Amino acid sequence: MKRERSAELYEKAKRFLPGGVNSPVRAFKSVGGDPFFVKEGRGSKIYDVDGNEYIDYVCSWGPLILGHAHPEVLSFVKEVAEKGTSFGIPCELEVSMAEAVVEAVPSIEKVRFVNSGTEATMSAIRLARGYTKRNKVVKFEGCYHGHVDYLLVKAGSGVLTFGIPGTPGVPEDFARHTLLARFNDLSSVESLFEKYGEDIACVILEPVMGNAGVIPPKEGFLQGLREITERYGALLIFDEVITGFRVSYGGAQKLYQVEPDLTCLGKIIGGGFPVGAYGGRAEIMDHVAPDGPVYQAGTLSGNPVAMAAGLKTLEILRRDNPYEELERKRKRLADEAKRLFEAKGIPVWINGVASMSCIFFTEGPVETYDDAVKSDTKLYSKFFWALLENGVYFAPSQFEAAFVSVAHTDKDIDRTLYAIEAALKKI
Ligand code: HOZ
Repeated sequence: MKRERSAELYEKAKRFLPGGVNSPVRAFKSVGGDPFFVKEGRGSKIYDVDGNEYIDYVCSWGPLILGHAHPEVLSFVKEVAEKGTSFGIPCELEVSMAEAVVEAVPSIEKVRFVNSGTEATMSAIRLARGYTKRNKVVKFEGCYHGHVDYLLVKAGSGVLTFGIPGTPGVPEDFARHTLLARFNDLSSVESLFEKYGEDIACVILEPVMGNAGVIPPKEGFLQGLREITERYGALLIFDEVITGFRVSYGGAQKLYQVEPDLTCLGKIIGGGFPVGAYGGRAEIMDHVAPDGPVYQAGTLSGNPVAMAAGLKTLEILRRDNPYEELERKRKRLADEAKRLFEAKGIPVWINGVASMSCIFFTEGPVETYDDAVKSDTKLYSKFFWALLENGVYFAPSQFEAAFVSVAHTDKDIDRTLYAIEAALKKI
């Protein structure tokens, strides 16, 4: 495949943007090559500036559950944008969107919209600290909650991909109140509470880990966290930026029947536009300004364009209820891919929940961050490039999720399986 125009653009981009990109994982560094530049996306496909077509399993890192450029979403966005894109004054769409979120997500009674997942987690933790009047935050190895200073400790996503232990620019003092636990290991959480219980404001986690590959919670893990946090008067925060409206319409809390105190959302609720949100019981959310003293604000928060895209996306998901079909497609791809790897004698472990999955290049099982990092990332890189040459785009990192969207057809999955078969001949 030729990617000459992409190469030219990348050279130019590096003159003006750090690393030539606006987010590190886009630079393809961990798979050892240069990124392609996308020109457009339609349904399950993206097209680069050199005219190459790829079946896209990254889906903008999760938001595009309906696929690229969904006509109904686009038409509503256009209709709304023509009347103005941002006012900084309340608008009706914010209320409709809040109502849709509250109706869908079991634990949310009130919600505040922000502009990214990072803002959502940062604000939820501020609220948890303000509400409990405590300082410490428990996070899990491999969970990624955006680039909030004190949450970058042993995080997933790009931090894990690039092997960055924390990050320069975050004073040690800022991370002083961050306590690390092991995902799927309740005893690691118990010991932290035994030691610091009086000062732990909250436990935050991705209920299904989606930034160290995909790692589902073991049976009883989320329930155990609910019990421990309640016992010590700390808040439980689910970062459902990836899982919200992805693993079920009501998110992971609906799927696993565990209600957190606060929930962070992003990605799908923006329908492809920059949005985040945090919400929970009214009694907690009423501590947010202007009702309460915990300050948090944003010029573009709840802007009509993003609200329109999110609202239409949720409306379509509610109307079409595609979740069973999404899971069927994800499973079919995983099961048949697994057979291809077995036939070739390459050990892989595939984790999946609903429409999100990850092929780990290790024997498995993968239940923790330590299991995930045993993966052969060099082999993953070879696999990635071989797939790309065959017109299939998986994430340019072992430690990210693959997403199936409503737009992916069985024909796409057939083509992906051919591409996997061809890739396996090369690696
Ligand atoms: N959470 C996304 C990766 N898992 C964010 C993508 C990015 O960092 O650009």
